[in-house]
Amino acid sequence: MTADFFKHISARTLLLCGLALLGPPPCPTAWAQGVAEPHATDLPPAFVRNMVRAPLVMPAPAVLQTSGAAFALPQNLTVHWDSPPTPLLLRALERLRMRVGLLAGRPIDFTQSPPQPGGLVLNIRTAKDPAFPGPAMQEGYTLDVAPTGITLTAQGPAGVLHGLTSLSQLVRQELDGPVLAQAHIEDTPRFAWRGLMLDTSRHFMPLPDLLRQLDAMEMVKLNVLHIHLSDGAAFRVESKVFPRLHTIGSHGEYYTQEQIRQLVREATDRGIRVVPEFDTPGHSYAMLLAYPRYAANAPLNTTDRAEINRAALDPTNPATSGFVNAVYAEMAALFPDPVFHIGGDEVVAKQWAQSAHIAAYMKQHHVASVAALQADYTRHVASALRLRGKTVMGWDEVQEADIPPDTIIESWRGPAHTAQATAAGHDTVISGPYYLDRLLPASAYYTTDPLDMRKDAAEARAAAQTTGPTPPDALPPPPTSTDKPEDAPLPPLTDAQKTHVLGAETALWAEVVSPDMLDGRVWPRAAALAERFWSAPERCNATTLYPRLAIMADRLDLLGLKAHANTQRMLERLAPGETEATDVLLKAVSPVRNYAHNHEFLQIRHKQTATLQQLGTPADIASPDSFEAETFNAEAQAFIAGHTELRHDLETMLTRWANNDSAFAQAAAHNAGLTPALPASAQLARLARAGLAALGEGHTLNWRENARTALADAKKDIAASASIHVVTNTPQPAGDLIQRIVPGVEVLLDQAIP
Ligand code: TNX
Repeated sequence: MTADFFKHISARTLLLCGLALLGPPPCPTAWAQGVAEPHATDLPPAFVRNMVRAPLVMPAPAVLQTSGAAFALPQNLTVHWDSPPTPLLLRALERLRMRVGLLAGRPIDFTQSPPQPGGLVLNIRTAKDPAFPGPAMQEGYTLDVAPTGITLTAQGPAGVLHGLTSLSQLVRQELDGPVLAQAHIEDTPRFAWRGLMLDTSRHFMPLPDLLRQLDAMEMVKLNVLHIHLSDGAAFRVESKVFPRLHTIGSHGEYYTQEQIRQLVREATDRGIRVVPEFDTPGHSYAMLLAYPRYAANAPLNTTDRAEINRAALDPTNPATSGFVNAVYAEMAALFPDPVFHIGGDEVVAKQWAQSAHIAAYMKQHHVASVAALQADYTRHVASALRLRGKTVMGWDEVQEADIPPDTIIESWRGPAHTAQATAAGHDTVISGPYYLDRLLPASAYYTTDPLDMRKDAAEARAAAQTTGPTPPDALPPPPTSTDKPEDAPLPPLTDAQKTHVLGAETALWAEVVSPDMLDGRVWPRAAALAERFWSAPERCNATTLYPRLAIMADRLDLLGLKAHANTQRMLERLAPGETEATDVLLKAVSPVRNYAHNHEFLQIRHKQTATLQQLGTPADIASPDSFEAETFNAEAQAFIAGHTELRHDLETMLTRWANNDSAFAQAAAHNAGLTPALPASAQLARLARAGLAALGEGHTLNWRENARTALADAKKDIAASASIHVVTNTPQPAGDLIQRIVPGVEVLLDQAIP
């Protein structure tokens, strides 16, 4: 397995490491001392990539001082604890031992006995922290690594876990064996809430798939797993009180209570809180399939798939809150974290307004609006949960009326909702810009700060980044007079408002994510966001992001993720025994963005019959990030800036893409699943030929005109999924695939000698 890993690391990493040969390393001392790295935009990428030199600790620590020196990793390490370690900390140490072994490529022994002469000692000092693991846990640590010994000093168990993770990231392979980088680290997170939300309702994610995510989360210091366990599509937890919830509501795929306990145990071991979400009063079709008597509209419409997202509980039935309170009580008891998420998003007003008895109830009880009715409901379930020691969390719709002040708001519909929640004194978690299911590239999310008050900033950045040579921090377009009021630019949060921002959360809704796709859809993009949520903005370096992410992706797979393995498996299913050309193609393209590949979403928007979408197509295998295209684009920039020695590299890449089309067409001839990607393959070849022609290779009579047309076509396809708004009204390219080498080809063409 390890050998296999090195085989796959090489292709990608070699490209990136090739760049390390260019030019002198810029400004090593400033960087080594933890000073902000020079702003990227005024340096050509090739030089900037040189900055990604060992050690790579991600997220970037508050202070990382290193001379760059390293020493041979010893065969064994004597671990000395200042105070007796808890079993949890001993298990953390065992994970460190295994990870170091994998990263080093050979086992390492940890002993408690006195050090041998010349042996290395790891001293661990930590205070007790009664708040661990919870919202107020102390996560800071300092770490000193030198040939004379290693010292980790932590504020509590969370700090020990983070310090051990950073220590593992100081291990690297060198030609004559594994080494440990010397370093001094002082570190503490910017935000206390650094979450990952996974939707297990739309597609069930078996427990082993979730456990892998916990390991990866620990490796990048994410500390909240928000798990969406109930939605219209399914209710995913065994219920002993209301067994129909899992027998009928899960379609047979659910977590047993014992599995939930295991998940929570494994998360706790890694300093990760588990915040469960059971979405009501909307998004409750699965619960209502099991218990139809609580439905706002009976009988439930089971013929129209669109109803899965619409059906709502009847909040006016006195039995409903009794039922919900009992479900929540049973579920809340499974999760030790004080926070319990009740959903509350997207209650379709018609569900209530069009029901005669609900309308009559509202009139009789002077309930002015559907939002007010929802607020009554929220207050009800919140007070029952509060009696059980829980703090309630809800999506930002729950604040549309008067709700308890201690309700935590999860802002997803834009900064206006963050402003509203924090102004009202609600603790708030920001997830709106970080929806991984929009399939935007890592850099678009990464360059959007949680406190950025521009609406759809990540979407706008992605739109700008993929179509041409734009600065890495492209801004959304200025507002126009036709914009809706909520689109108007907002003032920054006040200091008082900022104290209510607990942190941020990245989310993966799973309408079009099968378990096989999970690792690749979450990672490595979530690693970029882990840094955005942990590190101060001036420690977040967008220009070195991709080379760093490439290394992180390899590390995470080595340590247990299956992003690469599962992608290979999906490729095998599409083209058994002949995956190579498909692999080349799909590594250079991305799926269309902003829900354009969520066909059901589009059908519902167009009021068509919603049908079940088959996954496993080329667009499901392609990644929102193309490391190969990023490398090509960066090298093309560097080439035109004077790095003429890159010509050979560029030609090699372009030739491979140009020649891949016939191999792909051959594979598609007997693997029908590939046919949707034929146009994308032809388009990649056209772009590659345009690039080669711009470099002076294979000129034909009309090469310049052909090249411009190829670029324009590819850009038009990209623009078709520039925003959710555009997606709704624009046909998408064949196979739902877009090209990622457009910026590189364009700079080459712009500079080509006439
Ligand atoms: C909105 S985000 C939802 C989810 C969907 C997502 C993507 C939120 C609170 N609700 O139920 O999965 O859009 O379609």
